[in-house]
Amino acid sequence: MYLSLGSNVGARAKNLQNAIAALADAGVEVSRISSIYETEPVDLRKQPWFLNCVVEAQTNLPPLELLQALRAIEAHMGSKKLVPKGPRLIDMDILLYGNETIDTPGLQVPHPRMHLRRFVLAPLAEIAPRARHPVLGLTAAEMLASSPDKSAVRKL
Ligand code: GSY
Repeated sequence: MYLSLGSNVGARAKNLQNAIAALADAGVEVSRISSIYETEPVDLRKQPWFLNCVVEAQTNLPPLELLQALRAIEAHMGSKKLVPKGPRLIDMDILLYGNETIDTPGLQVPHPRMHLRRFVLAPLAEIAPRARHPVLGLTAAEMLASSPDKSAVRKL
């Protein structure tokens, strides 16, 4: 599975590292980590720039339990999402979970906006250019090449 991580509050790189370290204790085995990218905020533009990365990982947790584990790590790290789409110490999203598609009020996989976000696609294409979106049928590299998003994304 592939997870997206982002931080734009506090020690941003350390926050990403701490979250990745916490995944192992939650039963999520990380096998690849992308470079860290500094990225322009999308949606709510007036907020500090983010650091983002993507990890490839394996787990026995089913998707909803995985989501709960991610939210528990965020809460334990003190991340408070006070403003919707606003600044956050750490944010983790499930991008892809094998070839599964999940559409419930609490969880949608593939992530419904992943193909529209360069801050997700650039790190994903770096570590898994051939990872395929099970609904769109496009690889990560193809989604990055065809994404309409023009926001700034640069490798640190
Ligand atoms: O969806 C994750 C939080 N987030 C981000 C992000 O991680 N990176 C960038 N560049 N913009 C964002 N807007 C939101 S909300």
